[in-house]
Amino acid sequence: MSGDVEQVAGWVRDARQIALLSGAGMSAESGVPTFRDAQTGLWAKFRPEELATEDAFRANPQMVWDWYAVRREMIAKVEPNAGHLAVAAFQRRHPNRLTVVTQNVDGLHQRAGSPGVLALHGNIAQDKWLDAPGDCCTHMEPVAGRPPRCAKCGNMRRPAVVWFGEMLPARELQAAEEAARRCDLMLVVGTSGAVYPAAGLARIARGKVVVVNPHASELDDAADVVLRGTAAALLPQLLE
Ligand code: BV8
Repeated sequence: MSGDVEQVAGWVRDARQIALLSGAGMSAESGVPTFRDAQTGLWAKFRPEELATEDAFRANPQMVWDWYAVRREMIAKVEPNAGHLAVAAFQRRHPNRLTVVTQNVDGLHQRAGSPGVLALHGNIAQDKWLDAPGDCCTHMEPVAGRPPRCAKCGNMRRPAVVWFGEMLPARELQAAEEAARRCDLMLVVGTSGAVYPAAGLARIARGKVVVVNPHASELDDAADVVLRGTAAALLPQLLE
């Protein structure tokens, strides 16, 4: 175990409250492509503005719906990795000492058994109505390859994720800010730190901040220690 990893493992042992902020890199070793890793990132083929926005969905519902369908199918086939499992095991051994705040919409922390996950950007496996549902929106007319819609008023279903320009769920964001402000230690795992307000949590953390990332990130400057390694390799060592 390297000196820095040993030091952070000690901080974990001593911390009363830990907040873990995860991003797409947390799920990379499960086989879920990240957004911004150049050679594999989802955005490498698409730009967020083109797809992860309400305007894009209204302008081209089929393209956006298809993009999410491909991602849903891929995520349904993967499993939580050793990083997710180490977090959930730690939470079982030490109830109410570690809060998971995730930007990920893949549900892998939840499937690994982590309780009380604060999912800031929603869940890709769920849908919701695009417009406020009327009394007529009780049944959906499936249309091959297109978003299901209400047969009466045409209201479409959309992925229940937070798109760019949309507010984050207030309860989860408030709880995440509280977790950041009360923690003795924040582990920032697998995020480029490019997206706000989630990335801002690493800058309001009361305690020590540790970045776990094999590459440089926009949150390195906020860290007391940067561990250049992957989630699945390092978290089992840190959360023994
Ligand atoms: C809002 C859901 C307010 C959908 C997503 C200028 C400055 C600051 C902010 C803004 C700005 N202009 C606009 C904004 C606001 C905007 C924003 O932050 N834009 C950015 C691009 C500049 N934010 C918003 O719009 C948010 N809403 O601000 O509302 C508002 C105010 C008034 C009125 C209305 C609204 C909403 C943001 C949420 C967007 N939705 N996802 C979907 O998934 O399709 S964001 C998307 O990016 C994902 O959720 C993802 O999690 C998130 C962040 O990316 P990362 O998770 O960090 O992933 P990334 O690929 O970037 O990085 C992966 C990292 O892992 C890398 O560093 C890599 O090195 C590392 N890694 C790789 N392998 C491993 C690893 N690490 C560990 N182990 C490994 N094995």
